[in-house]
Amino acid sequence: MLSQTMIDRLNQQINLEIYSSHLYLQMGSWCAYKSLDGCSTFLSQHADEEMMHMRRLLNYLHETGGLAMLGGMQAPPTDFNSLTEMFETIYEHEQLVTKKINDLVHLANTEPDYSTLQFLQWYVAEQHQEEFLFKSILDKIKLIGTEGQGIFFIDREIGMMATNQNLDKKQQ
Ligand code: OFO
Repeated sequence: MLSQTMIDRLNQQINLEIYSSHLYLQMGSWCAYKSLDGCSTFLSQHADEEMMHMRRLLNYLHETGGLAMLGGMQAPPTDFNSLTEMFETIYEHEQLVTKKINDLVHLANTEPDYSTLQFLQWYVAEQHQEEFLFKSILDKIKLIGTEGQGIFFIDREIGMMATNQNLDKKQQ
């Protein structure tokens, strides 16, 4: 049995994960519009992953007798000055998600709610991976540069990351 505070905070996280999915879907669409097909595929896949993050939380609420509540969703930004700016926005967003997960862990620890504390460990590890992933993409963009053919190579590189993620998932 979860406290009402915990149910409310898990619901906030559910809605944040849906927003993350919308954000990456929208960004993927912007990339397709700019003929950056590799980035578009990568972001569209990532949007699916965010829905999986949401579903884990949703199922946890179901298992613990809580009611999941979906709220009105803020529209994600639709335009970006550059690919670099777009990935910087993603990195900042993932840092915000990490902060929200940390806040949830803190709440579970202080209530104390050891079941939720244990459940949240997956998200702690996942956020470490997400921040590492997007930081490494930003590092690649800085290294290769977006001038001239640079943007073509970046798009190809990020497109390959999408393919590899797919292969990893199939092997799991
Ligand atoms: Fe990108 O980790 Fe969920 O939100």
